[in-house]
Amino acid sequence: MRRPGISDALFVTAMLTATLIGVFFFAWRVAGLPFVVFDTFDWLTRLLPGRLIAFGIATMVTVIRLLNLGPISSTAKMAEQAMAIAVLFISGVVGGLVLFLILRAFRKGHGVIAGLALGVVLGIPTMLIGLHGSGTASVGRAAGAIWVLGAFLVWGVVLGRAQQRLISLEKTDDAAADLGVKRIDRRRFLVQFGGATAVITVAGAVVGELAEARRREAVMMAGGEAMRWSATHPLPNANAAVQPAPGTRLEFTPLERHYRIDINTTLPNIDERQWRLRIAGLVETPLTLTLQDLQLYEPMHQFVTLSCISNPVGGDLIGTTRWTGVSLQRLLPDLRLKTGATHLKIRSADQFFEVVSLDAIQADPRIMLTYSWDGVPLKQEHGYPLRIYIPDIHGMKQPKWIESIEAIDRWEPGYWVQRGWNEVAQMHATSVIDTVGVDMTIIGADRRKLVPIGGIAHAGARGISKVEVQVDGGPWQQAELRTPLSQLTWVIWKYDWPFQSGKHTFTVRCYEGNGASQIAKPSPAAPNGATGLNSRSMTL
Ligand SMILES: Nc1nc2c(c(=O)[nH]1)N[C@H]1C(S)=C(S)[C@@H](COP(=O)(O)O)O[C@H]1N2
Ligand SMILES: [Mo]
Repeated sequence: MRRPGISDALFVTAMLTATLIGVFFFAWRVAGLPFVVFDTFDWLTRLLPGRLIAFGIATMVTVIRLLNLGPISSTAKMAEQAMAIAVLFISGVVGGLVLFLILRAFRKGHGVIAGLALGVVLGIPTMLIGLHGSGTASVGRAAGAIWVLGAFLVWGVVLGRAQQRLISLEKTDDAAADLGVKRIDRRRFLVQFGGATAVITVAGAVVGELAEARRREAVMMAGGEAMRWSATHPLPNANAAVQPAPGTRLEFTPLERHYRIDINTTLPNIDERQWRLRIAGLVETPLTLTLQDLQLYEPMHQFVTLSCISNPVGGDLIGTTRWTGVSLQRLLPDLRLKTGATHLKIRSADQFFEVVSLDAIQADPRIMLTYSWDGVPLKQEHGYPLRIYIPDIHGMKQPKWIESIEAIDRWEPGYWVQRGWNEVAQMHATSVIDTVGVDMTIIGADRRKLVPIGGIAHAGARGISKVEVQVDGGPWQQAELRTPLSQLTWVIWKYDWPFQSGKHTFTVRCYEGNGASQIAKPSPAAPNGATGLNSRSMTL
């Protein structure tokens, strides 16, 4: 008697689990049912210790940069999504293999019951995680829960039956044994099963993806390029004397190129018609404001450079655009806070949150609730419909997708502060070499060949007073500074270096508005933000 092979069982289980994921994806994209693959992963990342997450982020950033895999933020998000799929897939396959071993050991033919039991074991916790808070669903909780549990039960039953079938196909019953026929039956079963599951999986993925593409297109039309502020206005420093060295990054980051960082595997679901900003806590009367209510206030426009505390020196988790919103200082009297209130706790649709002190708001009119970037409503990725802007500090303390503001009477650590990151998260001064324009040489006054070198320098809201470039450990040479878009943005610098052939190392450093020099000592991003000098070596 031949023992039914583990490899057949593995094949059947893997195919069916892929199908389950494909069907979940399809139902999410087409009907808004919870995509448990991401919900479960996001729930897991909330539970894991902050240290481990910081390590995970740092590793991901390092690998992406070492292998040159593209922009850090979108690549990291894809990697996260792949990990989420892997977690569910591996859980399903491991569960399925256990099921198979049990069925094979007992050979009693209770495949359906056992499969149902497996569906319950995996489905109930997944359903509970979804009930606790699904970031992906746009249907009600009950509908979501029934769908998730139902899908797992069907998966379990089909899996149990299929495995039972495999086992019985391998059973040679005494005299009637005809191994050849059995083997053909088995092969036919595997081919049919594999074909059917592959078709469903691929169809689910393709249709789901098409539905998503259509939705995105509709969103694009709404915030189309033509309607952007930058499409019809020159930048305020258009006439600045210093022009960027060719190859320097764009001074004004196009919306689709702005980095994006957030805690969930996917975007929160926000229904624009139902969205309200809720104001509660230590207030005379709780308020709900619509976006239109907020837009009745005098709008405030600020050119802002935002950066992520996980940005490595010279990394791309930094961007500049024009932010529009309402100053919180201006809004404050209308919130009618009680006298005991000292802080505002700002909560987001993805359960992210941060606390801002009233003192800070009273001292700084630039702190603002933002609803537009580059003159169009915030893109979904960037916090539609409302996010906050707080000058001088990293993105980790600036919630997107704001849903409520609660007035409280004490400070509290925010989402990332709770997980061990710096309490203040002030942006360090940083400078980056974007380009050494070896193909762009110019001829200087004394007929010498000059190589334009350039990049950015940024020190939060503190300004940049000086940038210097060093070549091969020689003297520090002062670079030219372009007038920035505002006091809150990066500054473009440029230095024309007298060409010399050979291998050279270029290093840049900057000074803050008050003359303090950039921290040269290298330190990693966690937990205070990266420091150190950016340099670039090349052979000319
Ligand atoms: N609701 C919410 N807001 C958030 C985050 C988040 O995960 N959830 N991430 C923060 C972090 S760490 C950064 S760096 C900025 C990034 O903003 P961006 O994605 O628009 O560039 O958003 C901040 N606001
Ligand atoms: Mo961040």
